[in-house]
Amino acid sequence: MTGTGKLKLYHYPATRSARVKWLLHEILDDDFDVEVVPLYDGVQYGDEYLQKNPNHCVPTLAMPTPDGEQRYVIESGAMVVLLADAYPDKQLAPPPAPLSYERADYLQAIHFASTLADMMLWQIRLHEHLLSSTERDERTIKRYRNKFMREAEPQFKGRLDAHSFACGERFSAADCVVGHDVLWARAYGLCQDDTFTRYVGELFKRPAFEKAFADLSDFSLEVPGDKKQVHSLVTG
Ligand SMILES: N[C@@H](CCC(=O)N[C@@H](CS)C(=O)NCC(=O)O)C(=O)O
Repeated sequence: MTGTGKLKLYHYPATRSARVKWLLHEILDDDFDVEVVPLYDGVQYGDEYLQKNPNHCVPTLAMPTPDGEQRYVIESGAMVVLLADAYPDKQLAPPPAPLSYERADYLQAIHFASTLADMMLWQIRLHEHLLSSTERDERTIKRYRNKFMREAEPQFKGRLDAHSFACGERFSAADCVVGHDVLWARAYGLCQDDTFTRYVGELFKRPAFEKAFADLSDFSLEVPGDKKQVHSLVTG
């Protein structure tokens, strides 16, 4: 790394920060810091956190600079690409040069999963669990469930029918994003095909995966009853 000191991940169990935590465990084992941001309490909307991440979400990755300052990286997809490239000895990404289709395919997998596919899953999550009952919209749920089933799921399945992992026979950093999306989709009754069951079984065998999701029991799909008001206000 450029600076001295450890990387620090701002995290909430089972959310998009888990994909970065997973990759950090793959690369650094436990040699990084984690701070939990209690999303259901609305802490992400406080001034202190907004200065780090104006999008009021996790993950945020704090990177120490040589002069002892902290710089903040936002966007899970950017973090995954950055970290995998920074540790080439871990062989978690095809190299950026020379130009290769393998690299292009790897970037496509990460960017598709962390943008379009995430957006569909997030709409489902918002309208099925996070918004207040008056703000939820059944048509939005239907639209994004259909879109995910017709467009995203076949693309993920195509990759995983063709080979063991998202981008080939080897595990890569792309699996931290595609794998997280597949788990997220399965929690919503999507990606139920045997192909996904086989893939998830492979991911579960990884010690870094086990560490990244060890806090899963701290997560609930439903907003806890006493926190509903906070979350309804902040997402609206
Ligand atoms: N594009 C961002 C999205 C991050 C995101 O929306 N995270 C959600 C959890 S999965 C969050 O922290 N939401 C809290 C909020 O919006 O209040 C990324 O991939 O890093």
